[in-house]
Amino acid sequence: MTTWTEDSVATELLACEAERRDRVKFTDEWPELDVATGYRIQAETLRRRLARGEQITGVKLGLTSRAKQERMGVDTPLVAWLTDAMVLEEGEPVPQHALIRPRIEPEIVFVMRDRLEGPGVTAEQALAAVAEVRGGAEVIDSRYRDFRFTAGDVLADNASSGAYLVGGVALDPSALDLAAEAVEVIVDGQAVHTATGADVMGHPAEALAMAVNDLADRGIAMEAGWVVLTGGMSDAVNATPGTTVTCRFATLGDVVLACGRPD
Ligand code: OOG
Ligand code: MG
Repeated sequence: MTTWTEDSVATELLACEAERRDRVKFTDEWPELDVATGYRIQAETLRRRLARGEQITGVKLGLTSRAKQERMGVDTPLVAWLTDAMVLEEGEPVPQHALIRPRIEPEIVFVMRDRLEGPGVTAEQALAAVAEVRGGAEVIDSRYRDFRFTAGDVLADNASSGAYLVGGVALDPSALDLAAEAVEVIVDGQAVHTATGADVMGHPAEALAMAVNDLADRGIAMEAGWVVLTGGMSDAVNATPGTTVTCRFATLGDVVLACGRPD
């Protein structure tokens, strides 16, 4: 049996990402890879992303809705990193050439105006630090075959980060009822999933506060200007080449992703 270390898992995960190669989860061979270990490996992969020139653009939350927790079989909310290498511009297709098995999910996105540092931050305080809210679509991808993992595995894998697109409509958080904000996930004209902001921990600001407090456990502040993806509101859909996926938000508008060509 291979003897894994935090360092060798970080190396293997970044190699899988670069080579578009999936693998079985590490906990099959290293059951000690728990949540705390997963966060340390995630921090190491972030250090390596930054060392190769990427810049942090913000934070992504995962498994903040029951739909996502049930689908993935993991009920621990996750915090992970977004970098500029993951940004998609409107009109850009899903980068199939760089991803293994991309899936798309609708997310409510915050852009921070103020720096915030936990612990003890409430949803109300968190929302007061937000500059704007937008609709978004995350393209998740997993370095684990068929997205099969435990909480420790997926945290190490930067919570299945792939790419993300932020919609063009920006509102002050006071301008809409975020819990009631509905979204439809539409694949080639067919509605596949529906959800509302309340599906994200009751209110997306609760997820934001959780992220701030969780980062504080590791001595990290939420910085002004950071983008926060608050987590898939519904289950994801496959980014099947040739299809178009639209996340249609009631107030925040359409976020459209063409799924590109096979290669
Ligand atoms: C884990 C990542 C979850 C979300 O929004 O829930 C995530 C996964 O589903 O592979 O990004
Ligand atoms: Mg997500």
